[in-house]
Amino acid sequence: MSKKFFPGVERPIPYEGRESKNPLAFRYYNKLQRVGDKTMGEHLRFAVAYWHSFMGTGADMFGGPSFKREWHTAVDPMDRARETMDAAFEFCQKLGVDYYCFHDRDIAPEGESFSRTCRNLETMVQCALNLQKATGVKLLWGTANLFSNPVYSQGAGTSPNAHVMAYAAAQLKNAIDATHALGGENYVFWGGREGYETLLNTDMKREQEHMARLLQMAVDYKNKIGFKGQFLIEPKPAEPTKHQYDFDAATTLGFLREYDLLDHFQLNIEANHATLAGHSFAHELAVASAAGKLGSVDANRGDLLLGWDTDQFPTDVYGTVLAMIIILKQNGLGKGGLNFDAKVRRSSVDPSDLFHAHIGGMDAFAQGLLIAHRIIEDRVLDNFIEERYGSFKSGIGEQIMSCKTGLEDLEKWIIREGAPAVQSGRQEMLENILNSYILR
Ligand code: XLS
Ligand code: CA
Ligand code: CA
Repeated sequence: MSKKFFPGVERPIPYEGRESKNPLAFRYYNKLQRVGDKTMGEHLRFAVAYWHSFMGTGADMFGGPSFKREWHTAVDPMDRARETMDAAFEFCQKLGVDYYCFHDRDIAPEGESFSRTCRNLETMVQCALNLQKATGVKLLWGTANLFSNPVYSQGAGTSPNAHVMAYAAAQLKNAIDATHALGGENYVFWGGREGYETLLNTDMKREQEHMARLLQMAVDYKNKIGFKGQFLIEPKPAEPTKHQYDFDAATTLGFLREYDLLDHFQLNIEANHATLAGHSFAHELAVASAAGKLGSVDANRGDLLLGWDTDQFPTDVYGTVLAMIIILKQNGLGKGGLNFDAKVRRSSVDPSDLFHAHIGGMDAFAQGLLIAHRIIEDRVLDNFIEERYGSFKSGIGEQIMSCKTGLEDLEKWIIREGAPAVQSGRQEMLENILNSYILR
């Protein structure tokens, strides 16, 4: 195992328990520890995001790169891509994470022509295949970057220009091929610039029809090549465009239903996109899960004092507990996982900061898992919720829901029975119970 890029770090990061003072150890994440019927590793299926952790430079709107990554020093772009990939696999192995996720343009640079770009991607897929075999690290999902190249400035699948849509389709085909070749367990569609800035130049209905057509072509191609991974759509309300079509989970489910695509897609819910949409992370997970469509998670957080996509590592245990309750109740994420779509801050310039960031996120979710599991085992919330809706189990509630009554029957019933007594929702009591589990 190469010690080139992260020489100071042991492999893999050890679990040392909650009393440990070692900043490069897990205090809660103990991969092989059983929680219910699975190990922590099986429950959590963590992935490292290639773009933030290995392509990120620390640049923001007010300044250029602040990180000096050793894997970015080679002059030739393909040499740089190879070194970056070596760094990525070295990191995943040392961290002890089984999965990574990438965009096509993260792992391979664009060439001077489309065909050259495809060849670059094929070369890097071969390198990834070799490194996957050597390290055991696997691909959780691949995706196409259909938003950085200036041709996509007015959208890819929703571009007003058919030539651009065709270009996006050709790129998409190659990204699906790459994911398929690497045994990717999922393929993600995030809308990028699939939205609009002004209605003065936009036919919104038409753009959504175009998007549906692109997705249908992707489904057809998936079936044709026998790709067994799961297709995921990742909602986001805005940024980079002002109005994005996949605004949130409910909007995306409505879109998929309208265009008869629902059977072919699950959702990838990102915490920071939930908060940008004015929802909580748990709300978005619950909407997707209730529809049987919660497929995977981008585990990060925003900053509620800033209005943009800060993509920070998740550290809020309250949030991870609520998320894990929903995930455990649907019996896990199946082929999906928890991808750290998160970046270290511009001032966290050392490669070791990548370890601290991931260790924190993994421990926050491990704690979330342990606490959520106890809450579910003890049925403290389930019993309350069951009782809260108990009046629908028999009597008039049962009759209403089994379609035995109409409005007139209910009017007669109310005249006989009178007005209902109001029951407390006990929110504060339940919040105290939740805290009693978290603050143990
Ligand atoms: C951007 C998105 C993106 C997707 C993958 O905000 O989170 O990174 O997860 O294209
Ligand atoms: Ca994301
Ligand atoms: Ca984000």
